Amino acid sequence: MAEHANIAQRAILVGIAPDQAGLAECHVSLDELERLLDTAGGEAFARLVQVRAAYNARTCIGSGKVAELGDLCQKEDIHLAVFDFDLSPSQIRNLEDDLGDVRVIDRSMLILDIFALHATSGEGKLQVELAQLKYTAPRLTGHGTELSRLGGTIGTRGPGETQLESDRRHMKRRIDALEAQLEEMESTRATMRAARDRSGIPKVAIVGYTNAGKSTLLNYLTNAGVLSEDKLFATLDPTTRRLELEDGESLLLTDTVGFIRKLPHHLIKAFRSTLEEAAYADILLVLIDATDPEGEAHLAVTEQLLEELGAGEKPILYVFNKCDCVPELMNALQEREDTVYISARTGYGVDSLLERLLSIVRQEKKRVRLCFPYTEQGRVSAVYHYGTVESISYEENGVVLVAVLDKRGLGQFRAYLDEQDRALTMEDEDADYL
Ligand SMILES: Nc1nc2c(ncn2[C@@H]2O[C@H](COP(=O)(O)OP(=O)(O)OP(=O)(O)O)[C@@H](O)[C@H]2O)c(=O)[nH]1
Ligand SMILES: [Mg+2]
Repeated sequence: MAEHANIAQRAILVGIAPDQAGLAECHVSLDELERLLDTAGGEAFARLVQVRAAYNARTCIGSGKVAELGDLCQKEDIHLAVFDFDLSPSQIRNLEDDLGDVRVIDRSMLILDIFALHATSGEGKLQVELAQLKYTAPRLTGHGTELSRLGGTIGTRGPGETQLESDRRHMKRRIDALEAQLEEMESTRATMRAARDRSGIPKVAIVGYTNAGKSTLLNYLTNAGVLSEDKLFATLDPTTRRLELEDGESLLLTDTVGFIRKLPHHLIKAFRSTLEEAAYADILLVLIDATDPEGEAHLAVTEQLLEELGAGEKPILYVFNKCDCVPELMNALQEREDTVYISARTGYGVDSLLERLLSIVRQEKKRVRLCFPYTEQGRVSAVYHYGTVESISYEENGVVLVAVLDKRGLGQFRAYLDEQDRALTMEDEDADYL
């Protein structure tokens, strides 16, 4: 099989549409799979789509389609088939048995492969290895030796590879060790996060579909030098930079890993601590590629994932990016409070983006005086979780703090607010958080 190592990169893509009406969406998803394959260094030779009337548990696609796929692979000397949906270990085995000299991988394995290629930090690499062990390894039982000889082709890369040949017990031990190591790294991350929290600087996460231009925006604003390229999942490790705004206000901006439709659950789990950056932010910049006809669908995927990560309720600024390529948007009336049109490449619209951000920050935070009676001074330390304490004094009627609090903090400590501050906060529309 080793001689196939070079040509295995050409692949047939396989999709399933539930019915005729679902064909268009199936092709959109296959377009994306083609881009994923391209990012992994492969090339889509052809597509095979089954409009499925009934479910075939053994091979997912019907036996006629399997035969068609086998014939095509043989005729064109192709040795890789990428299925656009998750396959069970036994389905992969059955398909490989039927197809002969063709490796079968699914969308999840392809994404994992790209993650393996792009992981640069220690944590990223460990996360990939863990996900590979948990997902890929059981799917490769019986095919481990062939694969190890193929080595370095799509679906086989990454640190997990050597583990695939080890016995189950060894894998279990490795999984435990990885989980322990990752847990430790997560606690370091939590410590850093706590330090950022104490700084009281508002945290803004740049989130959105993969390739929307998140890293380009961070680079434009902060010269962060993060890799940005026309590939999916160029960024796996979050990068945080401080951005100084006018009036001495500053922000912590974090570039995050991109989202994609059908993001495998095990990957969400493995990359949870990375993905969760969004959940710790105070404000979300949701980037949308304005040139992509699928922009709206991407936005829906993004919002759903944000919800799953527990970040659905945060203040959001929608940022339509790449407007340099969509001249009609350049003149669009910026009617909506929560939407801006920019080009992270040319800087168009970035000023108004910053303006909007600043006004959200100001809405979010208020400087207040809190007074805790001595009987309740145990609560004082909790104030630090919600903002910056500027001064603290011990007075006759209790502990008095001057603090800049976010919305949650204002809600939390409303009972201790100075009379005047309470009246002020009541004035803003915001009975909802008070
Ligand atoms: N024309 C144009 N291209 C842009 C703009 N912003 C980003 N790009 C391009 O879009 C591609 C993706 O940009 P990235 O910044 O890597 O996107 P990302 O959202 O960080 O992507 P991932 O990290 O892969 O999720 C690159 O080729 C950028 O040069 C823009 O405003 N206009
Ligand atoms: Mg990026």
